[in-house]
Amino acid sequence: MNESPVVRLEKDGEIGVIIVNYPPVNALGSGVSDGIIDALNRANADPAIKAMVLMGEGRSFIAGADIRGFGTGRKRPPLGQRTYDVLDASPKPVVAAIHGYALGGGLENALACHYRIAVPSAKVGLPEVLIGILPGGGGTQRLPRVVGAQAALELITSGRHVPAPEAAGLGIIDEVLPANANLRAAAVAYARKIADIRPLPRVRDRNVTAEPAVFDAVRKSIARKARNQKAPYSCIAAVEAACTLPFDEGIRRESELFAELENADEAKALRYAFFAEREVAKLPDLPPDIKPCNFAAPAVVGAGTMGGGIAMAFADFGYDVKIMDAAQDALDRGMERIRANYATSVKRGSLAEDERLRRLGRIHPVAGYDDISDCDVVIEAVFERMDVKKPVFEKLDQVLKPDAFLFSNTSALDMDELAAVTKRPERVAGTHFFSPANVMKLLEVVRPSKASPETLMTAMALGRRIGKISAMAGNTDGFVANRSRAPFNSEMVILLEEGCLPEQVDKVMVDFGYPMGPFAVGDLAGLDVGAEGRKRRALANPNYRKLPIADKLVEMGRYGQKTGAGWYRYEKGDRTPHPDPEVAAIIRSVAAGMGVPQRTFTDTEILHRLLFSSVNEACRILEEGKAYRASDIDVMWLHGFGFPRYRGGLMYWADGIGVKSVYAQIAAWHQQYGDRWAPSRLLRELAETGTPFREAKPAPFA
Ligand code: 3H9
Repeated sequence: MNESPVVRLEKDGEIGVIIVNYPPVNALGSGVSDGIIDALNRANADPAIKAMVLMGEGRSFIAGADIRGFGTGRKRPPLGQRTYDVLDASPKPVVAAIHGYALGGGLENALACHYRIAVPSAKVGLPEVLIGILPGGGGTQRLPRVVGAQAALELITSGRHVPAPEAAGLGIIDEVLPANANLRAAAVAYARKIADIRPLPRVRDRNVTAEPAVFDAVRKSIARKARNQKAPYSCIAAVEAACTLPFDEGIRRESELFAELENADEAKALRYAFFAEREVAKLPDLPPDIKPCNFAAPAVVGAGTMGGGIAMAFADFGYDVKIMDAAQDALDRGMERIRANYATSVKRGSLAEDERLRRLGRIHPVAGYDDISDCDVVIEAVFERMDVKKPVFEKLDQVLKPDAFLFSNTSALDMDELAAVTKRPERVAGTHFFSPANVMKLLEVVRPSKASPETLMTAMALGRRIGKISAMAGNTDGFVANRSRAPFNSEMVILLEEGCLPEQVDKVMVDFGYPMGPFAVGDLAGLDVGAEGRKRRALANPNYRKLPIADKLVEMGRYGQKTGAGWYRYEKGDRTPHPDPEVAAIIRSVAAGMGVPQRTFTDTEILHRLLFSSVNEACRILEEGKAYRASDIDVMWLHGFGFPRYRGGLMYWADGIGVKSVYAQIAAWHQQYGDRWAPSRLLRELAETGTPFREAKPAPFA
């Protein structure tokens, strides 16, 4: 038999080295598993080989099963003949030598090896739950036998990546090599050392038990986060099987549970989200050879809530960052807020004290433009008004080196107008963070017409370097995320005019899967924030649909949590929203003044009113070439607005309903409510041709 093109067996004296080479991440696709089995069989049959090493070429050990193969009716070998069966039945010992990532099936195979060694930078984990499945290659049976039920439950239900030193502490890794070690040479030496040890240590031969209460406690602890999902609970059931059944029966149970999940809607949506998040990094119309510039000295201008959050985002990822505010008291308040935020994280246990000090030490407050003149990338985060931002941009343009990048955190203003006040429009772009900027994962990169490809690539890369998911947006009012969300924001208030209450709408959206209802989120963000944008849009557009109820609340000083009252009322020192009869009375009175007939709503109607309005706007955005792909909009909704990930994203979810049904409903609401529901051209075309939203071909990026 010819050697597999993706797995080869080399000999290093009496050690057989099995090398997986299936770029980019050595996923277990296209013959990799068969190749490993074949190499193992050949090594076991070769009397000159005493022990084997299993390792990956390129950047990783093995990143798991090939996710593209799921849901395609792929054939798996029967139980007992899978790679991990062959590995742990091997009469000669096998050492897994791990670098990069050993995830999912990668770690499962490593656990079926007799020994595991790793470089210190390696990471291991069973992240299957994040794509709606469970570790189906024996991971739910082997990991608990290595680390105990409690730790296995934590790792498998969170899917987190565990650094090699921690994995060694848990017993997953037998030896972490020194940082400068040559992995192959060290693995071969290790294999020589253990070659003659018998019996072979096999994880399947170990035992694990746990009290039923352990599983109940985990089910309880994940209840809120795992709402509407099945995979996390199946993971728990599989680990429970490891603790109650003999190994082979546990494997059968794992297999049954896996089969229930692989083709379920939850797994399909999560797989879609996984690939959408990778696709969003691609800018198909930019020259492929352009590389982002490195930056070493970032600065943030404006020490308000957003500026402070952006500075924290840099510091959290190891960057020394300057934060500048021309007003000393604003700078002091900003630093105070940053200190308080970090202190809260320490109090909650999510940040260690020494790490708090390190991060804080990286944030350098400065009060003058000259203090940031040596910075190579500056993010402006001053008050959201053109007349405030323009002079700041002019000044920055004067003091910064000519090749420094100038980015704005505006959430809606015209980036071309802002770039035009500088002499370097080709080095200007929008970097729109979402609040809180150190927490929310989305970075919307806004593309003004003169921005150079290098500038855009650098802005995208900047986001990734500070842990964000960067997504490109066209320069249109509200850009892509907020523009697609705006009709939802209007519709939720218009529903109140017709007879809904905030708590009713919030309940529907929380039941759908949002962590908080949109009215409660409004109270958190501050209702005065949206009011400013509404005023600006009403001035610019006489047909702008006003929201008198929202305006009334702001007029009354009900700004949300910060004033103790908004859409809800709040007890002093408590953030729990309480439905407020005063708000109900305001709603009734404004609605009566407007002469809107009152009626009742089903949950489905509320959900569709909010989300369909945004689907229609998203189609308009694509039709105008302001986004590359419908899936980019999904990524923005997942990471900017807390859309439930297991529903894929706005457009993916709408595809589940069907483009024709969505169109028919929007057309009906157009008849009933008038222009704000006019179907977009793209929506109509998609409905006529039966093309799913996610296959929509947008206009060239404009
Ligand atoms: C599993 O193992 C099930 C088992 O229990 C057995 C059941 C039977 N498959 O993310 P990147 C592609 S489930 C296919 O940009 P990074 C990715 O699409 C699996 N493709 O790199 C991208 O392609 P492109 C459990 C994959 O360095 C390219 O590789 N494992 C897979 O930022 C680079 O990816 C996981 O869930 C895959 N498994 O991050 C791990 N992985 O260039 C999933 C990656 O065409 N993977 N690709 O856009 C990851 O978390 C990250 O990719 C990783 C690297 C951390 C490994």
